[in-house]
Amino acid sequence: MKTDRLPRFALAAALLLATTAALAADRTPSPAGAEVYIASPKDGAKTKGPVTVVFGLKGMGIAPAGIKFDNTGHHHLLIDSDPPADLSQPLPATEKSIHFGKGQTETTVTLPPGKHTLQLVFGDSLHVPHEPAVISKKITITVE
Ligand SMILES: [Cu+2]
Repeated sequence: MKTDRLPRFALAAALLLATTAALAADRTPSPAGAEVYIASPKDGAKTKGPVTVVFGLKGMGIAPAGIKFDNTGHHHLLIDSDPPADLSQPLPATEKSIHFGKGQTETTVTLPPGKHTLQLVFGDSLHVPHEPAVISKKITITVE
């Protein structure tokens, strides 16, 4: 019995690894050195009124959602939230996870007074983060 149980466990583990690898392989690859960043506002900025957020991108290009083209994608702005733990799924579309599927490179958001975080996640034609994911630094701003 004992000799039979170990191989079964090993087989199950091998299958699990293979499945995980297959899922990861389904994500659109991003080129080495690809980077998204928030060009404006600056981390720690204090602002009044609507905030214009300018998206920066290096090493990749912009394509509208639904258009599949190598090394491209579109921006997603996360407000006061973290990137999803599961990056194999399309990013949610909520008021705190905004898609820019037309290929926009900036937006203006109205935020209540106080501290807020902003972060960009680049997504492929199907709104799924690339592999490896191209995610900006999270910045904090204060709206007065
Ligand atoms: Cu999207």
